[in-house]
Amino acid sequence: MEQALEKILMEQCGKGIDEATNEELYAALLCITKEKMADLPKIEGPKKLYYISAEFLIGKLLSNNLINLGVFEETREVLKKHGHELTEVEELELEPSLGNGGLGRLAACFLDSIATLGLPGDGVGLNYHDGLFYQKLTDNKQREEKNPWITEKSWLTKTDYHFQVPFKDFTLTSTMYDIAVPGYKNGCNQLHLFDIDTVDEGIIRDGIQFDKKDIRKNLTLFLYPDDSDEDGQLLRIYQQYFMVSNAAQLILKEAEEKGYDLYRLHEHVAIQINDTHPTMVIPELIRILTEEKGFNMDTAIDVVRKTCAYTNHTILAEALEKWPVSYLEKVVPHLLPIIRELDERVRRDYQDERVYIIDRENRVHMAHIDIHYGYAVNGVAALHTEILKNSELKPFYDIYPEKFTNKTNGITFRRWLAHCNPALNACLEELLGADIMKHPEALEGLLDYQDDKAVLEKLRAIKKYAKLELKKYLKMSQNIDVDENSVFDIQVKRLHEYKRQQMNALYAIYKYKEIKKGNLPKRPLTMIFGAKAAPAYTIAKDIIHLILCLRELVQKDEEVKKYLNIVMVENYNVTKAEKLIPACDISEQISLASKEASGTGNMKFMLNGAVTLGTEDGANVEIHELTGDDNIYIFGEGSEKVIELYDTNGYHSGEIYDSDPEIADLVDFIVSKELIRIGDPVCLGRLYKELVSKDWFMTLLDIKDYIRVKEQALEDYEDQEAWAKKMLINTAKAGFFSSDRTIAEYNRDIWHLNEE
Ligand code: 26V
Repeated sequence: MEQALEKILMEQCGKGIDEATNEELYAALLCITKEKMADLPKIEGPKKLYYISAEFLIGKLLSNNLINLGVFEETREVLKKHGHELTEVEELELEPSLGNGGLGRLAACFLDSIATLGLPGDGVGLNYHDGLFYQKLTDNKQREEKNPWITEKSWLTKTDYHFQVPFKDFTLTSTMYDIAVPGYKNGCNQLHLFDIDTVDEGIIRDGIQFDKKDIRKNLTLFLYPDDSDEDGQLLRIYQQYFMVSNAAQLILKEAEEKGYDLYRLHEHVAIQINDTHPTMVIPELIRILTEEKGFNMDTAIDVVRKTCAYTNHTILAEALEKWPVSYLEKVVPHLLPIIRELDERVRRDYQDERVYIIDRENRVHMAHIDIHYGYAVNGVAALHTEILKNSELKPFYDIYPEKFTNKTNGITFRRWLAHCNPALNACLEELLGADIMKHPEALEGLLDYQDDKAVLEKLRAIKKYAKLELKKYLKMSQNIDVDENSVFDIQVKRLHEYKRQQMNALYAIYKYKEIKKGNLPKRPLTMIFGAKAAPAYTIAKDIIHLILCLRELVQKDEEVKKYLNIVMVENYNVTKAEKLIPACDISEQISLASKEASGTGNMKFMLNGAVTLGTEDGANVEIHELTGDDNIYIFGEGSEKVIELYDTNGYHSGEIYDSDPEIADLVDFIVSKELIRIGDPVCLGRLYKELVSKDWFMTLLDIKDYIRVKEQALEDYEDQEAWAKKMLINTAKAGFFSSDRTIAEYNRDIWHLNEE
């Protein structure tokens, strides 16, 4: 590495390593890493996976690529020897925020694991020029700004692959860009991101506004353009079809080039449809096979059905896509005869209108296409899959029980341990004598040390170090002070009512009031939030406003400030997650039971020795089973009760508010003199009203139990040795959540990639 770096720096800027600036070092490292990846063997085999996804939340790539190439430590040391820090060089890399949250980050972890397991599998998506908006926090409110990431020096490689993508009124020519995906000490796959050459970043004005009708200029400009109006929804359809038409053409081109018989495509190709966004790949493949490859309809449907598999990531009704037929007519009329044919076949076979593709209101249910015309359907955690089978998708499960499987999510330990917490990783490898990156199951060996005082002390020291690092970072980035001796209680994830950041805010109100009453905590508490709210999601923005107002209130109160610190991290993204997660003591996973399909942040925190405070929801259920009752804090109603409340219309937050003065006291504080003085009465009033009159995600149902259990956790934290043991057990049991395990299961049960 040292020689390669010397050479390239001399060529590029006539300098040695010592004199090079961080910018020059970054450029040189990018070049070397790209070359090394180009030299890796391409992963090949008898059958290849195409993972199609609207999101790939890959995060910064320099360190991860160095880790997977096996030269991370060496590079760090070379830089150190010459007076530089790799972490500082990496600061210069812009994060590609090509995803919203869990679904996109999962896709990125999966690509890493697919390559690490040596499976042939490429990602296919879109080359958004601006990732998810950049969040600015000013005047206690979120403002959205554009979030570009593509520069001269990026990980993208322009290819000479181009396809023609036909829309109703015009045809666009695509260009394919590739990002190399090296496996950990293995060969290389690719992430293919499609784009058009005419996108114009100049049309963005006033934050993130732009002309939604000018498709040639805006097609791949933004991830998730605002779809609160028809033009926004049409643009989403343009994006989705552009993505899948390119995917379909790429898949068929590669299959033909390898000399495969397209009638046996399913023996050589598996297509994973990540949520419903890529669903149109099904009718598009059928269209191409029938129109261009001489297939009859029956055979085309049969082959496609044996090739495509679908993952469901949510049961929230508003996230299950249903496109009006009239919108599809405006963008992709050539797909409609096929979609209608698919619907007619369903109607011929089944009389239950709940499983039709086109409903009475002339809307196309994308998930229904996937389930009828794919060969596998999976949920992303045990509870989630059960809910799909028994309620959300029950009519489909009754028809196709054999298609349904569970694949509990996972996370790549390369990023979420080796990269974000090198001290912990080194300690574990030393204790366990194993490469955890290849053998996550070896973590269980840590249990042998659960009563070893020296090991417990070491784990506490590592946690303290991470807290100090976070302290420095928050000071540098937002000029925020935190006390490393306080408890770090962290809730970071997209802002959504079902995730219940508002319940955590009510806890902050509770604590504030307790401190005011003189009930002082034994140790200060630092409550850290990080969350972006969708630009058109008003109540979510009101919740951010409440949290920021509470911060200001506490900061201005010299008494309370000594015991409570409320922090909102600006522009929460993968890079910030990497700094927050190792520093966490209490991991907040407090969604309303049944609503969080899995969660993956919960797994990252667990691996890094945080203790979960959570509901029996998503993968928390599996975390609970693994850690046992003593090493997790569970509260709140379970999913069965919650589902029953929805089914019977049995939840009325107003009744709880009226009958419980302690709860009313907390909720009333949202519109108290103290807060109204600081915040916007419209926002706070709206949120208050929402909680008292609707509270769709049942905050008031669980608030008391939440406070009780959180107080217990804080009390238990005071027994430092017992707490360190909980940390140890969490890390020890986290091996199950390696995405290598998840991918091995997908391959064993769904893809069958290395079976000739
Ligand atoms: C919905 C929406 C609605 C507003 C516009 C933007 C947008 C983008 C995507 C979606 C679908 C969200 C689905 C999703 O992210 N699900 C998450 O998937 C994770 C990985 O399986 C899982 O851990 C989380 O529990 C689940 O919420």
